[in-house]
Amino acid sequence: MKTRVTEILGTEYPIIQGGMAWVAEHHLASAVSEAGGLGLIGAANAPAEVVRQEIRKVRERTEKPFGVNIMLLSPYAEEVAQVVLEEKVPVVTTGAGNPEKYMEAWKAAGIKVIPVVASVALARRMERYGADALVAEGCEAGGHIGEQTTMTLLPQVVDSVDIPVIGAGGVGDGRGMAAMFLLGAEGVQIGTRFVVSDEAQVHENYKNRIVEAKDIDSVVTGRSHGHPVRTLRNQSTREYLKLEAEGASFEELEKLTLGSLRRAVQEGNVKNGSVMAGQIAGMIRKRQSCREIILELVEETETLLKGAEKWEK
Ligand code: TUI
Repeated sequence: MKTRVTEILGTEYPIIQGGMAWVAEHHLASAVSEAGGLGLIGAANAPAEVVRQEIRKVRERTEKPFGVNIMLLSPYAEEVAQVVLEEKVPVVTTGAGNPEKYMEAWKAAGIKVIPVVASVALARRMERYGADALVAEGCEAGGHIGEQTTMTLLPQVVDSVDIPVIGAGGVGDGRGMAAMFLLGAEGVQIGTRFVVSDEAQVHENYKNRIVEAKDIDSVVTGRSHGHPVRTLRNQSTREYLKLEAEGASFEELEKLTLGSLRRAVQEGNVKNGSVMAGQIAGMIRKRQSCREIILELVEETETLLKGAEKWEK
């Protein structure tokens, strides 16, 4: 399990936890890092000082490497970009945008920079700007997504850059992780499976909704306005998709989703809230600790990859 990704991150295993809004806070991040993966704080739309406190709380719980995911659509992205410098965070991942204006300063401070990309064009650009690695995230992932599947995106990104690539979107067990490696990844990012981990501070209703999800329960809203978001279907997605089909404006639809993720994650309102999860939700059945998840993933992947040859194009 030693790859260029474990080398760059300084972790035992090439597994990183997704920077999920409202979910990826210090309890989860420190548990993943303690178990040998890379835990991430998801800055999402949080104010910079909240993120700073989360960083400090991770440090109280673990001496292992961890990271912060900066959601670039956040009104606080600029300030959070500064906080990670001040707090000397070891790893930064970014999502939902292009982080190039921050990269020089992060690199100069010795931060490992790993942008999440959903296209080859952005992957190439990020390599030119000095990214240490990339996360290639396909549309099987939960939350804000791009257009391509992981199966098609990942090998195309791998072929386009020399830096290591981490596969994301649709990985729920060792079969998925082994598949990512066969497609050329040197690590995986996992979100949904960690949402149901014991350490995730997520309402039981939300965890149960994932554990009970069927394969066809995953839907994408917001395609009509170029903001596709993957969640589990409920009353709220039915209303949203109906309005969307009727040609509702972006502003009208936005009103419907305001605060909806927090409502689901913290209050457990999984009927009217936004239950972001990847397509793999239908396969997730077990409640486990982060350590159990990581050790099981590694064992399954090693078994499957035994004897597999590294293929050079
Ligand atoms: O960012 C994510 N997933 C997220 S962010 C989020 S919070 C949110 N909620 C509702 C609406 C918007 C945000 C929930 N889930 N994943 C990483 C990711 N990045 N997926 C896709 C992209 C992406 C897409 C286009 C990255 C860059 C990009 O192009 C930017 C450019 O300028 O070329």
